Amino acid sequence: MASTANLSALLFDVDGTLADTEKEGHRVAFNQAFSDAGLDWNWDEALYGKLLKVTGGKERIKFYLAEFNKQFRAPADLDKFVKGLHLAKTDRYMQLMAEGKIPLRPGVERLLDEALSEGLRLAIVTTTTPENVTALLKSTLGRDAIKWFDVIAAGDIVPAKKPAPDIYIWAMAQMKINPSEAMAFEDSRNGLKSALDSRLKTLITINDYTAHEDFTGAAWVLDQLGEPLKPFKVLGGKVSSNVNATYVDVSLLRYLHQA
Ligand code: XBP
Ligand code: MG
Repeated sequence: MASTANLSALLFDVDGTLADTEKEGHRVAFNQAFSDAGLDWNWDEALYGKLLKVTGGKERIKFYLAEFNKQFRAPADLDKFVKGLHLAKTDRYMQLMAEGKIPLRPGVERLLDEALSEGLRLAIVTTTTPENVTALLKSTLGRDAIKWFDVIAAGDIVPAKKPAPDIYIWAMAQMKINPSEAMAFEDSRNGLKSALDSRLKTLITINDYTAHEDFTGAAWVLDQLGEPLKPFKVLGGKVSSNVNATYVDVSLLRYLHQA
C-alpha cells in the first residue's frame, strides 16, 4: 500500500458514508415493500442492525429468511420472489429520497466541491442499486450532481458485493487508476475490508450502526468529516492524529495519503 503516487481520485461509499440512509431510508423502504406485498415482516432498528451484516438488499432479504424467519414458507422460485420484493423496495426508497428528508453527512458537500475544484476525480463505489444513488444525489446536491462522478460503481455490476474487493477493483479499472493514487471513504467494516483488499487507503466515518465495528487497517477513523464550526473527533487509525486540522479537506487528505 505504498503511497508515493499523487492523490488523484476519491472513491466514496454511499450508505452510511455520504448520508445516513440505512435507518430512515433503506429500512423504512424495505418495510413499506413488505407491507405492500401483504407480508407481516417488520425490520425494527435493532433487527436491521443485525441484518446489515450482509450487504445488498436482495442478499439481506435472503439472510433474513435464513436466519430470522425460518418458518416463512417461501415460494418455490425464491430468487424471483426476492427480486420482486426488492424492485418494490427500490421504488419506495426513491420516493423517500424524492421527499428530501435525508441530508448528506457533515462535510460531505464541502469536500466534494473542494475536491472537484482541486482537480481530483470522484467515483461512487457502493453496494446499493444505481437508481438509489441517483435519487440521493439529486435530492441533496441537485439534478446535475451525478455528473460530478466519473464512475458510478453500484449494485449488481459485480456479482460479489462488499466485503469482496471486486467493486473497488472494477471502479479503478474504469477510471484507469491504481490504488496508490486514490483514497476510499467508508463507514463500515464490510466497506473497509472491500477497500483494503483493493489496496486503498481508507478513511472511516462511523455512524450509529457501525460505531462498534473493528476498523483495524483504516488510515483514520473519525466520527464525521467535520466542518469549520463542527470539528471532527479522531477515534482511531494508523496515521498519527497529531494534526492541527479540525475538518477534512483536500490538503489533509493529501497528508493522510502520503503518511
Ligand atoms: C449498502 C448496502 C445496501 C443497502 C441497501 O452497503 O448494504 O444493501 O443497505 O441497498 P455499502 P439495496 O454502504 O457498504 O455499499 O437494497 O439497493 O441493495
Ligand atoms: Mg456503507
